[in-house]
Amino acid sequence: AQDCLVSNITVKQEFDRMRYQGTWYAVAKKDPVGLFLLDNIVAHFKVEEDGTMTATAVGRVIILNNWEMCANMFGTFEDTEDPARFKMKYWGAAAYLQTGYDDHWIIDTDYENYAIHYSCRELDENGTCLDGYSFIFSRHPDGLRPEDQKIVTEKKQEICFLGKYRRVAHTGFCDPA
Ligand code: AZE
Repeated sequence: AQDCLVSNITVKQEFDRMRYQGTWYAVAKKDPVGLFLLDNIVAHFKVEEDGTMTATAVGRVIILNNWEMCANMFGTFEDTEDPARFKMKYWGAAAYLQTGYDDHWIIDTDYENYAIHYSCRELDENGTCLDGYSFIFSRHPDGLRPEDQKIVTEKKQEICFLGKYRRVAHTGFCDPA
């Protein structure tokens, strides 16, 4: 979508949730307005027996002005007519974490190396995204393979977030003891 209209953004064709299961490490993110996961973000996707896609995620957050912690988050993905476009209902293990209900799209993935997630929370009057977020995920904690970087850069441009991403550090802060 070179015009940056959210309605023109294309997503992964025939997204296969079974192949998407398992661990994904966030390597870059574009933040929305407000509180968000900071770094050390790792997600585990699963398909439940009834076919619903669910995920758990951990990440460092700072809440209540200066309290640093690892947020343990849960998400369930409601299906739509398009297999790569979901509504994600999410909540934290603790009540003081964030809850939400976002559009959540899988823009692209090869299932084995990289994935690009996109969420527009607020549409502008002109159809572009006023407030949204995006994650670049890798199956490898140390980052994307060089051959995937090119694809990811193209997709960042298509969703009009190119230049708005920050690297996501993995320092072990949220690793299980
Ligand atoms: C995601 C991976 C799939 C499961 C979930 C994800 C998103 C989680 C958040 C969490 C925000 C927490 C905050 C706490 C103070 C997409 C990473 C649930 C957006 C801000």
